[in-house]
Amino acid sequence: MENRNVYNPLLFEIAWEVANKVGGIYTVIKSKTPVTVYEFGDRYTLIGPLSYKTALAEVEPIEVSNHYMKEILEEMSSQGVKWIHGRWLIEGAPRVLLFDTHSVSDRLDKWKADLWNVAGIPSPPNDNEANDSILFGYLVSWFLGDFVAKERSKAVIAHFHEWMAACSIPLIRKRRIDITTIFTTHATLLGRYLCAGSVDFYNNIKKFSVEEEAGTRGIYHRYCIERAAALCCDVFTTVSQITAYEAEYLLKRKPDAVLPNGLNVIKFSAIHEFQNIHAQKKEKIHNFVRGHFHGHYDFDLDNTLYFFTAGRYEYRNKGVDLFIEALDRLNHRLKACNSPVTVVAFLIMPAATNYYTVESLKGQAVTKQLRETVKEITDRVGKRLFERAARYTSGDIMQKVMDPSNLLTKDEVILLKRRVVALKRESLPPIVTHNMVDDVSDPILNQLRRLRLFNDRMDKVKVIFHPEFLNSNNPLFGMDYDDFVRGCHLGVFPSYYEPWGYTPAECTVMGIPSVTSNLSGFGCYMSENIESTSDYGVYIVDRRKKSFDESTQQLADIMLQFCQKSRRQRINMRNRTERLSDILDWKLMGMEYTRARKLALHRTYPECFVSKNLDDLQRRRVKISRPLSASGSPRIDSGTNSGRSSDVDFEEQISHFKCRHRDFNEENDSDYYRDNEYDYIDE
Ligand code: G6P
Ligand code: 1S3
Repeated sequence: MENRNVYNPLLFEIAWEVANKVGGIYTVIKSKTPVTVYEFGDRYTLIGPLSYKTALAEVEPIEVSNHYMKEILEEMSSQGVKWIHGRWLIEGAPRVLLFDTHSVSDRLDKWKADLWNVAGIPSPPNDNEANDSILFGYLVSWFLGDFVAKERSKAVIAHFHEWMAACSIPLIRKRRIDITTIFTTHATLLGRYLCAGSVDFYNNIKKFSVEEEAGTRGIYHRYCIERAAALCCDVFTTVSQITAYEAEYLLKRKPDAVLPNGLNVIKFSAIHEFQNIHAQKKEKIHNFVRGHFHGHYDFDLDNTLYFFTAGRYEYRNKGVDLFIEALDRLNHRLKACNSPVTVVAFLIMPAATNYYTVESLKGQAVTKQLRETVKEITDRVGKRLFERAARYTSGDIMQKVMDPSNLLTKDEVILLKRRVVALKRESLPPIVTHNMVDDVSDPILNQLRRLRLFNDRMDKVKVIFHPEFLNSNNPLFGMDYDDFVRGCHLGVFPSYYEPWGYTPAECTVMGIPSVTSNLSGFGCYMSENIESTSDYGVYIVDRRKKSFDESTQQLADIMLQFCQKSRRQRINMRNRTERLSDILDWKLMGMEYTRARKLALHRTYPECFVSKNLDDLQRRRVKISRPLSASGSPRIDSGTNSGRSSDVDFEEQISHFKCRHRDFNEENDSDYYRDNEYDYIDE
């Protein structure tokens, strides 16, 4: 390794979801950008695959200013590699370099053979995703290898996310490229597959024959890439303690650190502002509900609560099975106690569909027509009333000005009748908004059918499965996902497999209470750091030590208690939930990334540091958004004042929390991880 400047390193962050939304990693990279740009400025470049469809919308091409990069990219172009260099049009406007893997597909066989020769990683012919990841891996290692051969003065960090972007790591190791590498896995391939089946995953995690399990599931080659990346990187990290535990057994390396996912928190200057937004967005959801339940809509919207779940359609992993089962129990219990409350539960998970059902669209159309007709008529009635009142001189004021039987004209009466009749229908309001391609075997629909949750008039719990993500062009809701979340009352995400889980975290920063599980990275993180999470509107269902039936009962209890809250209690809870957003902000979470980078530099270039002490490095050079001091109290203790702490107390608790991100030094960097071992799981 050369003698490089480790105090001003260059950073490349490599992910499949750079300017290319597939799932949660896009959110990680995009929302983290402002703090990374703050720390690295133009020394930061993101590298991803070039998808022309999204890149054109998300990236503004710019000249390559770094002359080494320019030379290398020109050379790559001359060899047929296509790429785009530009600014990603998001907050922070980072530089991105996107490689077109298709432009080098003629080299696939050659590179696959090389991968087998140098790393013993096989690659069957028909897995397009794996083929893409190999092409991308070879392009990235080509680029980075040439780059550090030219840029010899500064240390270079390459931070890879997830197996699809990580094929370069074993190549970098084999070619002894002078660079330090970090690999963050956001899930393990095998963990996701095993959990989706009917395996008792966490109780058997130490016993799986990993190669065999991967082989049985046809993912051995992908598993090899993931495992090689984990074993060959300088610093191996995951997004949560629970995934660290999983990685240790499935990928056979204990992660060096946990880098939890943050969010780019937007704070309103006045607390009532987000409460007002809740009321406005709820009104939009009311409009949808009026349309959807037309003809059967006889429940009081003022006493209606909106629950929802959302995410990738992984029925068991995301705990949808548990949610529906618990909704059924809630339905029975609300009926039994003759509750005035109606719950409308939304399930927002993309599945294969053939557009919206005619019935869903018609429901919205007829209520929209009714709304417009009523508005027109009331405008006219208003004018008429005004005229009559203004002209009144003498006689019976009731008869001359306000006789109700004279307020509507005959035509208006007929029009209004027609609109009202159009609302009538014989069938029950649908439980799904789209025509499902696989209606017969869809797991959500089948469970709703089995439990007979059919939106019957008597049901206190109504359900709506919307098998597509929301956006503002949506003809039913006409709102973005974030706006929808703000209008709801409770997000429910009782996952069985969830390395982090952005959905409840997003609820928290928007001040919406949510349910998560103790098998989700987010749930574990919150319970590690907050004494009584439910007081803050973060409910945690035990899916680790309880049976499916017991967890269902716990979730049904949580939802029932939530239904019994008064409006005032809900408002208070939203305020408390929103106050937790500080601890999920990248300004704080980003510190773990900074620490991982320091560790990587220390491991690869120990001789280049003036001092061995990592604390020293942090104080001198690393530009971080908020200075964090050494060791402090790790817990936000709501104690006996649970939920009643004053703003001042709370601020104090938050600042204590921030102190927990203690600095560390070379000698105890491994202690750091040992201190954070998964005691919660092993106990
Ligand atoms: C916000 C608004 C209030 C409204 C309340 C409804 O707090 O500022 O004006 O009454 O939301 O809360 P709810 O939980 O019933 O939707
Ligand atoms: C993964 O995406 P997923 O929903 O497939 O990565 C996300 C970002 O780290 C994480 O939040 C989620 O739990 C993982 O499962």
